[in-house]
Amino acid sequence: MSTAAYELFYWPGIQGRGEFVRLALEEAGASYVDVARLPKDQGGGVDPIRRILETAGGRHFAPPVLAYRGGAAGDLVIGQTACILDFLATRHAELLPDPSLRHAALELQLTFADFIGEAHDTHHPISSALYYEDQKAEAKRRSDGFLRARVPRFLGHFEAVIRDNAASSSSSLLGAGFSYVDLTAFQVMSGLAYAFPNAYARNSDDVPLLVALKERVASRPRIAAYLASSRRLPFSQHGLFRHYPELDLSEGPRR
Ligand SMILES: N[C@@H](CCC(=O)N[C@@H](CS)C(=O)NCC(=O)O)C(=O)O
Repeated sequence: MSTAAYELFYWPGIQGRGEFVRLALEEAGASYVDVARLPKDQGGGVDPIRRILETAGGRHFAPPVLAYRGGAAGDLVIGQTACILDFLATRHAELLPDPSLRHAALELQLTFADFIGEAHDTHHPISSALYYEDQKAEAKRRSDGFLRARVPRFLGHFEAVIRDNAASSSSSLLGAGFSYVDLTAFQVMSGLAYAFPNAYARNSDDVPLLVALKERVASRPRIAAYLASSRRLPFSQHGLFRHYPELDLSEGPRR
């Protein structure tokens, strides 16, 4: 059995929603095992994911799932990305220095979750069970709506949240400084830049605070070390954010 405080159960080989949890664990300096990425003979692979999802009396709908093995009250096993991050924030002050902002943080995280779901649906608008190639026409229509209306609306919202906050205290999303929702903002902006480089370039001028936040998060010491390590998986055509050039806007930055 692992001696790490946390076990993360997430599909091996992709960043996906597991990445939001990885970033938080890395920023907190927490000891964790990315279970499915272990060799099979050390308990890795997808079987442990299926087992933890289907534990009678403790079922979870989908990964990521986080197990905390160090609690006085026994094991704690949590699903749903936002719920996991909310839990981690109660244990690691680095992730949310001001506990009175817990619900504001969770609201922002859930708003990002809505956005992430819409980003996923650009390449799978009809069904996750179908290949992209079987829903390409719908994907193009969906992507156009996403990039022209929803990206500006969501990014504009996050930009305004930072702007309001900057007027009082910091250039982060929440409170007087960094919190875990800034990690999520970093990952979402990085995913958009990978999947839709033209649309990203076009929107960047309108959200300078969000772009600056992304850069600041990337240079935080623990995050920079993580991004340079083999623990950070690359973006790919199997994750949430996929780069299909035909789905991107054809034009680049507005000049
Ligand atoms: N709302 C959940 C969504 C979880 C989710 O959709 N997980 C994906 C991988 S990123 C999955 O494996 N889904 C399987 C399914 O929906 O059947 C969260 O934010 O954690």
